[in-house]
Formats: sequence, structure tokens, C-alpha cells
Amino acid sequence: MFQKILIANRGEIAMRVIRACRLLGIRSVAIHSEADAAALHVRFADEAVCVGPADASKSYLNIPQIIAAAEVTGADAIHPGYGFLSENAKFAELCKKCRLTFIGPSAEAMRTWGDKVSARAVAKRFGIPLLSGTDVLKSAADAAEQAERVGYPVIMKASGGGGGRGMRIVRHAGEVQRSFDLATQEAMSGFKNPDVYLERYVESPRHIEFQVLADQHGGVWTLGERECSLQRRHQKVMEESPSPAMDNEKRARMGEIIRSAILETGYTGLGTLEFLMDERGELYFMEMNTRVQVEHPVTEMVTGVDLVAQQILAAAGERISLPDTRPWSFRGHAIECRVNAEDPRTFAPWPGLITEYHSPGGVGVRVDSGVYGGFRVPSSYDSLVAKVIAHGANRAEAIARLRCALDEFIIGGIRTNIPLHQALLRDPDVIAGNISTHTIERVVSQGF
Ligand code: MV4
Repeated sequence: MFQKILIANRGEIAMRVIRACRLLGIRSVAIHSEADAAALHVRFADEAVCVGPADASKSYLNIPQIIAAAEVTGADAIHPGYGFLSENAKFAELCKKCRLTFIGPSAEAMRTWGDKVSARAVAKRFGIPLLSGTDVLKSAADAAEQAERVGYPVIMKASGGGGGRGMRIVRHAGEVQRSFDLATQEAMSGFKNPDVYLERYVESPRHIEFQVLADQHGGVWTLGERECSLQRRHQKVMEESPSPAMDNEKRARMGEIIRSAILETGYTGLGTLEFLMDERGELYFMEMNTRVQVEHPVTEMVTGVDLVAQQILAAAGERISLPDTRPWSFRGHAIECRVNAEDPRTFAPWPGLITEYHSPGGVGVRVDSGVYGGFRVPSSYDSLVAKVIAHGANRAEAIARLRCALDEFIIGGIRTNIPLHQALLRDPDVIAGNISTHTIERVVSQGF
């Protein structure tokens, strides 16, 4: 078992990992930038090392400094959290060379699943449903021919992209040449990989993702799904589990397909397979995230599994044992609100000093926070300051508890998007579970 883990991250997820370390009796090392010297994760970890200036490329992404910090503190593993270095296969490889365990899948698995054309090929081999689409496009002429076969509209995506970056909708044959050239250029400059592919475009999809956990002894668990359709510009705002659009039959069928794919590819650790659901309710695989996700708590609430603790145990080579995790054993409903330091109407970041802070409580309420009263939210990083998660016996109870929790949450001195969350939870369509990727836009335009 690990004696000491270095956490290569900041904010609420660094706090979440420190909590799991404490629970497991593992010492923790925080790293931080000069802008984060007074951050909560620095105060809560057993040790802390400053790795560079505010600019993330010189601190939280500074690989030599981070490896050196692990060596001087005698850490035996590195937890990357999400974002930053969490999906960097080169970093995972370097950790291994330095005899540090990277808490995540192997570098090879990160490459296989991180490249979207390669992930599509794996999904196809194991019978995970895919939209009609292509391999890497060889030329604009190839793209035109394939688009005819798939049928317009199609969407061109960068193989090295992800999370909505590097995508281009193509509605007519006349747009193919220009789209192919631009997509290829953007893929090259954005992801250092010019490869693009295309697939059928779904106009109004839901985003539904499945959580998996695998140990190094052939144990694989699928822990249900999360509904993440409430997003703005590919930034998720509110997530829930289970999805109002799923049932146990579907859940068990998808879970079994995913379980066998994960088992047979030898994938280990936590992972999330992201799907689109089309207007007819069919699910199609999009991409896999090979890390812990921001929205993991909603899965923890309905399954009762401590995902981060299990992720650490799996990386240490422990045999995982969980109670019954078949869909019929999941309990109730959980919803998460991402509380951001931003203007609730314009979405402009709103960093600054938090002058007053009171976090909510109550039955079924959980707050994962990275801030405190007196902390100055830096402008250099993403604007997430806390997550409020409510669990209930059913969706209506989760919503009721979440509303109360949001009303209690006092964050003074900065603007936050709490009013947007309150408006969303008053919206009849949100209350009915009729949500799509256009819901936030509509609620904002209606004013609140
Ligand atoms: C799509 C799509 C429509 N058709 N693929 C955005 C995130 C990335 N992982 C996949 N994304 C999309 N892929 C096809 N074939 C629409 C989106 C999309 C989207 C998906 C889920 C939630 C919000 C979205 C917002 C814009 C576009």
C-alpha cells in the first residue's frame, strides 16, 4: 500500500483526494503555485511544496518540478485529479520511469482511449454501439465520399480532440473541402495531430456517461450513468444520477457491454465512457475519459461507493471488493450543482476575495469545496469553487433538498452562478427531467 501520495492538482479535487488519503491512512503532499500559497489544499495536506508561479504551465503543469517534489518528499504515488496532467500519457510514463505510481490507467490505455479514432475502433471490436462514421479521413475527396454514405448532416472531429474541442458540423457537400481543410489545420495546431474523422450529426442529443472501475485482478464494476446534458459551451453546469432517460433494463444491458470491453482491453482504474443519446433514445459511444471526473459525487451518492478511495486501492494493486453494485441495488437520486466564481448572467469569471462564507447542510446534502472565507479566488485557474450535491429517495426529493441547500449557501465578496442554479431548479422542464443541451440558454434568455 502507498505510504504517501502527492496530489498534482488544486481546489476541490485536491481536497477530495486528501480526504480519501486520510481515510486510508496515507500521508498527503500538496503542490501549489505562488498564487495558491494560502489555498485550502495546502493547509489540509500533511506537507506542501511550491512548484512555480501562478501560470499553470509553470506550476501545475510543470512536470520536472512535480516529479522533483515527489522525490524530495518521498511520495510513492501521484494523483493527478482532473484536468492538468490527468490525461497526459507522457507524464504517466515518466512517473513510472521515476518509480512513482501514476494513479490512473497505464500510459498505453490512456493512448488507446485518448485517441478518438482508436477508441472508436476498440468500441467497435467489443460491440459498444457507435454512430455511423469513419476512420481517419485521407483527403477532402475521401471526406465527401464518406459523408454521402453516412448522410448529411455530419460532424467532423479531431481524433486528438475531446470534450467538444475540435468539432465542425458539415451540412452540405459544398462545405466539405473547406471544413476538411480547417478541421485538419485546427487539429494540427490544437492537438499536434492532423487526423480528423466524421460521423452522423445528432441535432439535439443528451449527454449520458457511464462510470467504470477496474482493479488489476480482473474485477470490473460498472456503476451506472450520469446525465450531463445541462451544459454551456461544453462546460457542465448541473449533473445527476441516474439519468431520467434511462431504465434498469437499458442500464444493465449497457453495463454488461462496457464491463466486458473494459475487462478484455485490460483497462484498470476509474474511467468514464461518454455517450450521446439521440431523439429516439439510442445510445452511441463518443469518447472515454481516463480519470476521475468533476461529477463523480452523484455516482458515489447513489451507489454508496467511495470512488476516489477505490481508485487509489486499484492503483496500489489491491483486490477491490464492493457490495452488490447491480443497477437494482442503486439507491435514490443525486444531483450536483457546480458553483463557479462567475457572473450568473454573462458567465464572465469573477475571481476575488471571499469576504463571507457559509456552507449548507441538512439530510442528504454534501458540499465539496476548495475555498473558505478570507480566501482570494485566483484568476489564473478555472472558476469552480465548490460543488453542492443533494441525494434523495427520488428525483423530486433530491431537487427539494438541493433548493434548500442553495438557499443556505452564503458566498460573499464575489459573484457566483448560484442564482442560475436556483433558476434552473424552478424551471418546469428541468423539474420534469426534460433537459437538453439548449436548456441553459433558454433559462438565461428568459431572465431570472
Ligand atoms: C456530437 C454531437 C452531435 N452529433 N457528435 C460535444 C462533446 C463531445 N464529447 C461530443 N459533443 C457532441 N458530439 C455527433 N455525432 C453533439 C455534441 C455536442 C454536445 C454533446 C453533449 C452535450 C452538449 C453538447 C453541446 C454541443 C455539441
